[in-house]
Amino acid sequence: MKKDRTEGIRISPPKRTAVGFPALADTARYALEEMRPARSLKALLKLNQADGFDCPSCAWPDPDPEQRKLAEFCENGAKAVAWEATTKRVTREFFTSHSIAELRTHDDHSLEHNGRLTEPMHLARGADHYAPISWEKAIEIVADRLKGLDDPNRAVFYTSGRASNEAAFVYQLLARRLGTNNLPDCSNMCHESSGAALSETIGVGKGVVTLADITDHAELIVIAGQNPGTCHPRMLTALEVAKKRGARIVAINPLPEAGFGRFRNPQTPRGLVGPGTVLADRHISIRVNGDLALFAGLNRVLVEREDKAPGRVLDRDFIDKYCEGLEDAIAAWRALDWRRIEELSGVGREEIDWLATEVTRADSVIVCWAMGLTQHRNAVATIREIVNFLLLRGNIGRPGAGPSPIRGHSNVQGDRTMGIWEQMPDAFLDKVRDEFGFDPPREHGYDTVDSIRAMRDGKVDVFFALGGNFVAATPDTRVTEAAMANCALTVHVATKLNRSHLYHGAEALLLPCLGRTERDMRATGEQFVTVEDSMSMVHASRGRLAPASDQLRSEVGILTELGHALFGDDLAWREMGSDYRVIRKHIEHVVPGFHAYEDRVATPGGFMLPRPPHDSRTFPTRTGKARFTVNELSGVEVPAGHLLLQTVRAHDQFNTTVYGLDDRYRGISGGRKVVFVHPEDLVALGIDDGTTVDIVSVWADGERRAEGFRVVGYPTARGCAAAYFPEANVLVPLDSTAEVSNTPVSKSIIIRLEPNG
Ligand SMILES: Nc1nc2c(c(=O)[nH]1)N[C@H]1C(S)=C(S)[C@@H](COP(=O)(O)OP(=O)(O)OC[C@H]3O[C@@H](n4cnc5c(=O)[nH]c(N)nc54)[C@H](O)[C@@H]3O)O[C@H]1N2
Ligand SMILES: Nc1nc2c(c(=O)[nH]1)N[C@H]1C(S)=C(S)[C@@H](COP(=O)(O)OP(=O)(O)OC[C@H]3O[C@@H](n4cnc5c(=O)[nH]c(N)nc54)[C@H](O)[C@@H]3O)O[C@H]1N2
Ligand code: SF4
Ligand SMILES: [Mo]
Repeated sequence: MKKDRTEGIRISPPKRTAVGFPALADTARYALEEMRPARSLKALLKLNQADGFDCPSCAWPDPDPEQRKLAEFCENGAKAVAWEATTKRVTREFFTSHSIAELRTHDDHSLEHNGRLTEPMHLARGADHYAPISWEKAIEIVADRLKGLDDPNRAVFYTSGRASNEAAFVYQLLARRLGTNNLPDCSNMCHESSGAALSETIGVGKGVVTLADITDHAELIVIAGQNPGTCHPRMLTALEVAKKRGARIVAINPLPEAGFGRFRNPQTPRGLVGPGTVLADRHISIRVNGDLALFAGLNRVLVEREDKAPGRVLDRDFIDKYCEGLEDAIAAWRALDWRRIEELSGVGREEIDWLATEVTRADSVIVCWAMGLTQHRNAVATIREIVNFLLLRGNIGRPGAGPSPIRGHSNVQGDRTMGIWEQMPDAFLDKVRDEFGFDPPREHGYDTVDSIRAMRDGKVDVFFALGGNFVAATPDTRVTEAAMANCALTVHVATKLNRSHLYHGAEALLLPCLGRTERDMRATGEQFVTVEDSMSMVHASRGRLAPASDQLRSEVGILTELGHALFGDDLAWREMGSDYRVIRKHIEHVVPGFHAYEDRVATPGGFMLPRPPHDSRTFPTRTGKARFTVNELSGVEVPAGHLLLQTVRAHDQFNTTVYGLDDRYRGISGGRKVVFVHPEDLVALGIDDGTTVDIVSVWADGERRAEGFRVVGYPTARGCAAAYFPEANVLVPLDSTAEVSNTPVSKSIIIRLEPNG
C-alpha cells in the first residue's frame, strides 16, 4: 500500500488554463466516488449557502447572499465535502486487523481514505492496537491525567483552523482555566508572520480589505506568494470580475501557476466552452525569498520618482496625518545597492521600474499574499516592507486598497479572534477574568515549534489536539514523531485517521467528532456554529447531513464534557455544551466586535468585524500611527551546487489530507514524490530530467534526507526548486524558523540533489 515509488508518475506540460470543464468533471467524480448520489447532491446544494454550512476547506469569503449561485463552491470545496461526507467508515474491526506498526507504513492518502472514525478508541500502555472505549471512560482518562499534572504547563492544546468559533472559545477557556497558555495552532505555521508584521505596523494583525474592494474597486491587484488557482479557487471568480471592469493584476511567483493564466469560470456557460479570461497582466518570476528585495527596490523607485515630481507620487497628506517613521525608511532605501536587489530577487531593474509605473497609474492597490511570503526567515520583514509600499501612496483605508493576507483554513482567523494564541494580550485575559471569575495565566505559552521542543525535551505529559495532523504538518518529521513518544498521553479529536494518531504517547485516545457538514443535535435541540472568513465576515454554519455514526460528538460537546469532568459546575460547562447560545453570550462579553452576536449572526451572510485601519484610518498601534519600518535586506546564501527548495501544495490535497495523487495544473499525475527544477539548472548540476534523486537539506545541525524523488524539469525561477508538503517536511529543520513569528521556514530550504541508491 506504500504508494511512494516514482515509476507510476506521469508528466505533461504545465497548464495555462484554470478550472473549466476538467474541474467540473473532477468534482462530479469525487462526489460520486465518496458519497452516494443523493447524499452528494444534498451536501453540495447546502455548501456555502446562507442556510447551509461553511465550506470546510479554505477561508475565501462568500459573496453577498443575494448574489450567490445555486452552486456556490469550487472543485476543492466539493472535494473537501465529499471527503468528509464519505460513506466509508473506520470501525473497531479495522483497528483489530491493523496494528499501529502496520498503519505507519500506509501513506497519508490511504490512511484518510479509509473513511470516517466512528467511535472513541483507546491505545493502552504497551498495546499495539487501538481498542474501543466508552466516551465516559475516555473523558475520565483525559481529566485524570490533566488533574494529575505537577504543573499545568506540562499540557499542550493544539488547534487546527477548522474548529468553529464556539469550539475554539470553549477550548481556550479550558486551557486557561487549567492554568496554561500552551495553545499552539496551525496559524503558527501559516500566517503568524502576517499577524506579527501587521499588528506592529498598522495595529491590526489581519487583512483590512473586503471582497468588494477586490471585485469592485481595486485598480491594481498584486498577488505575491500565493497560488489561488489551487488554494483559493473562487478567488479566480473575484479576479475575473475585477479584470472585466478594468483592474490590472500582477502575479509575483517563482512558479507560473495556472490560475494566473486563462480562467474558465465553470458557473457560466461561456466559461465552460469559451476561451476564458486571462487574469494576470504579468507574471514576475521572482527568486524564492526575493520579495523583501523586490518591494524595497520598488519603494526606492517610488521615492526617487517623488524626488523628480514632488507631490505627485507619494500621498503626503496621508503620510503626514497618519504615519510615522518615513524619513528613516527613505534613508535606508536610498542606501540600497541595485546589484544586490537584483541578485536577491532575481528580478531586473527594468521590471521593477515597470511595476512602479503600474503602481503610480493606479489610484488603489491591494497586495494579496499567502505562504510564499510567510514561511521564510525574513518573512515578517518582507510583510512590513509591503506595508511600507502601501503606506507610501495611502493605499490603506480607502476603497480598493490595502494588505490582504489570504487565510488558509476555513476558520483559522476566527480561532485566533476567539483567543487561540499562546500570547493573547492582557486586555483579552482581563475580559476572561471578569466574565468567568478566575484569573487566567499571563505567562506566554508554547507555540507550535516550542511545543515540539518541549515534548522532545520531556517537558510535556499531555498533548491534546483539536483537529489537524500535527506530526505531518510540522517541520522535522522524525524529530516530531520522537517528541510525541515522550508524552504520557496524546489525545486527538478528529474526523479521520491520520499520521499523528500513529505517533503517540505512552497512552493515546482518538475521539471522533462531527464534521462541518453534519447535523449537531444537543440537549436543547439542533445547534449551529459560527466562523470568520479571510475578510473578517462572521457567519453561521449549519450541518445538514446525518452524522457518520451515532457515536460521534460535536467538538463543543467533547470539550464541555471534559471541562465538567475537570472543574465540575464552576463555569457551567454543560450549559454551554447543550446550548451554544450560552457560549455566544460569553463571546459577546469577552471579544470586541461581537455585540448583539446572536441577532447579527442570524442575518443571512452574517456581519463584518471592525477593522479600524479599513473603517476609519485609525491605527491602534503603540503610538496610534501607522508605522514605516526599516527592513535590512537579507537573503539566503545558497552554496554552489545547491538549490533553494520551497514546499507547495498540489491541486489534489488540502494540507496533509491527500485526496489523490495528481496535480493537474502542474501536469503531474500518479504520484507526489517529484522535485521541480529549472531545466538549465539541471544541465548545470549534471542531472537528467526524469531521474530519481534523494533530496538532502543542509543545516547547521547536520543534513536531512528525503529519498526517491523524480526530477521534473519545470519553468521555476533559476536556482530554485519545489516539492510537495508534507512529503518534504522531513527536510525542514526544527530550528529553522522565521524571525519574530517563529514560523517554520518551509519555503526556503537549502538542498542538494543526490543520485538515489
Ligand atoms: N486545494 C488546497 N487549498 C488550500 C490548501 C491546500 O492544501 N489545498 N491549504 C490551505 C491553507 S492552510 C493555506 S495556508 C493556503 C495556502 O495557500 P498558498 O500559499 O497559495 O499555498 P502554497 O502551495 O503553499 O503556495 C505558495 C505559493 O507561493 C509561491 N512561492 C513560494 N515561495 C515564494 C517566494 O519566496 N516568493 C513568492 N513571491 N512566491 C513564493 C509558490 O510558488 C506557490 O505558488 O491554502 C489553503 N487552501
Ligand atoms: N513543509 C510545509 N509544512 C507546512 C506548510 C507548508 O506550506 N509547507 N503549511 C503549514 C500550514 S499553512 C498549515 S495551516 C498547517 C496545517 O496543519 P494542520 O491544520 O494540523 O493539518 P491538516 O492537514 O489541515 O489537518 C487534517 C486533519 O484534520 C482532521 N479534521 C478534518 N476536519 C476536522 C474537523 O472538522 N474537526 C476535527 N477535530 N478534525 C478535523 C482530520 O483528521 C485530518 O486528518 O501545515 C503547515 N505545514
Ligand atoms: S474557494 Fe475555498 S471556501 Fe470557497 S468553495 Fe473553494 S475551497 Fe471552499
Ligand atoms: Mo495554512
